Amino acid sequence: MDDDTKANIEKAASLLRGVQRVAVLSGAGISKESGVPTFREAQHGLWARYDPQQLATPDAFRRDPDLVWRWYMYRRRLIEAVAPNPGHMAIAHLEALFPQVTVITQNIDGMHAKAGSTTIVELHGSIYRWKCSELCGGETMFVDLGTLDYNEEHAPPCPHCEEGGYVRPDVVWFGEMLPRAALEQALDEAAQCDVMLVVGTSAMVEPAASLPRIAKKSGKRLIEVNPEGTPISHLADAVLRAPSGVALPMLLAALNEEGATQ
Ligand code: BV8
Repeated sequence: MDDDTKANIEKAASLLRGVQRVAVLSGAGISKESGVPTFREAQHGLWARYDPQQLATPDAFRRDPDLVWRWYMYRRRLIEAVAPNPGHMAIAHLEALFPQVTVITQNIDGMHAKAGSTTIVELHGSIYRWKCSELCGGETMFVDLGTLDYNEEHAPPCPHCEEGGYVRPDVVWFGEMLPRAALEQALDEAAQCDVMLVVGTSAMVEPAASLPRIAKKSGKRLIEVNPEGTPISHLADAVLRAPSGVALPMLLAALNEEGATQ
């Protein structure tokens, strides 16, 4: 480890030692070392020619439900085949060092829960939950895929409704509101935490991208973990310019050396 990285790790550890409440805002970058392509990276194979931002919209689903369904079936297979990486594990281990750790994730891959984190706010939903595209019950009508006879090529019709709805993933698409409770909890955490770790996000998508700014405006310390710079890098009190699967275990080791709550 070069001296620069060592100094930044120590700086980040010193910001964390002794605090009560840690918020972690994670994006697709934290799952990259598990083998899940980040949201903006060109996707693999047949999906390389599609911009995810153009697929993750209600219009795209209305226009071509089968195309969007196939995309989520592809991503679900990818995600089911991989495991949390040392970055996810390190975040889960933070819970042993601090009284309160809340993971606010933009990811829909369920990796933080698999790694053992227990307080997780899924800002953009989950690829493990499915619902009717037409809110046929007048509210969110969840669908258990296990009860359906479906295939990965065609979006199945919603089994509950007469509105001609299809089954879609319970994720937040561009132009859709975030789940109110999740957003409220995330905003509260940004204002109430002592330190916010911002890991693996390009900090470009709102309202998630505002959370580090809210934390900073509330006088909190920010630590960014990302091999690249982002629009919130200048707000960070410590920056770990490295992959999260490398930087977070090093941060955890530094904290464990002296005991975080001293
Ligand atoms: C909303 C779920 C109110 C789906 C996602 C104009 C018109 C309409 C809307 C807007 C508008 N202007 C702004 C908006 C709001 C819009 C928005 O922000 N647009 C942006 C693009 C300008 N937001 C919305 O629409 C949100 N809803 O605002 O509702 C509203 C409604 C109508 C009109 C106005 C307002 C809903 C946004 C949620 C969209 N859903 N995902 C799915 O996954 O299929 S977003 C998706 O992309 C992700 O969830 C994530 O949030 C986002 C960005 O991805 P990142 O996670 O940051 O990943 P990315 O690939 O970008 O970056 C990866 C990072 O990792 C990089 O920095 C890289 O350096 C780093 N990295 C790489 N390797 C590693 C690493 N880091 C660490 N370790 C490594 N090894």
